[in-house]
Amino acid sequence: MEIKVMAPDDYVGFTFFIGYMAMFAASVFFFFEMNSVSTKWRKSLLVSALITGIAAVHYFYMRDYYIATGENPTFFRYVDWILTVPLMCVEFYLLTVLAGAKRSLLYKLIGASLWMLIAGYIGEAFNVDGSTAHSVKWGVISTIGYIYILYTAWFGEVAKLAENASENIKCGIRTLAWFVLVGWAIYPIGYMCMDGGWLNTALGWGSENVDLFYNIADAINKIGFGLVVYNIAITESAKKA
Ligand SMILES: *C/C=C(C)/C=C/C=C(C)/C=C/C1=C(C)CCCC1(C)C
Repeated sequence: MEIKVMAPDDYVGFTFFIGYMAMFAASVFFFFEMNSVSTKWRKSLLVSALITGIAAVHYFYMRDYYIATGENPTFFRYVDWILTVPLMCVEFYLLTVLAGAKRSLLYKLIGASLWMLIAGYIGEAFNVDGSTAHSVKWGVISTIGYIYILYTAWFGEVAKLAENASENIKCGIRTLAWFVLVGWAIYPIGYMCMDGGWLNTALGWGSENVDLFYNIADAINKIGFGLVVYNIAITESAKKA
């Protein structure tokens, strides 16, 4: 059996590698820092540790898959997201619940994120002949879910609830909304690099860049989200002391 090793100039492979280490380190950090915050903030830190922990396990596997096959690990990518994106909705909810959010908000956010991801998966996994029509159609359907989450975070229920929250939490919710606007917008760029995607056909960006963008975006969003929540938790816990 031939053993494949990562080529030193394989920049996509490198982002898988560094992504794995970063997710792993972040997960350990959030987990142990649960002891530094007051009881009501422990759950938020645990969710951050779970998000980065689940991602670390997937990255470990995806990196091997990518190096061995040279292909995008689309299936495992989406399994990762189906688990971690709803957990990011839980993070949002745990912050707004302090300002009186109802459980239905959580279900709406999770519903929209599943819509976005399932449509994205159909767009990527079933795009067998590199069809632009297929890629665009499912990309647009997916974007509807994304826009719903964006709207909720900036103008809808989340934004309205943030008004009643303490200054610190309000600012945290706003920062998370920025992550959804800027950080999450990196994913559609990666998506459009697939064979037949707009950036692939218009600018000739190869499909290996799908993973490059996804890896960069995951590190920013999963670790960044966790750090924002950590910051709020530490500040709020200090107040009560
Ligand atoms: C930790 C993983 C996260 C935060 C993943 C987020 C993924 C997205 C925001 C994906 C969005 C997509 C579109 C808006 C259109 C094209 C298809 C997707 C699924 C890449």
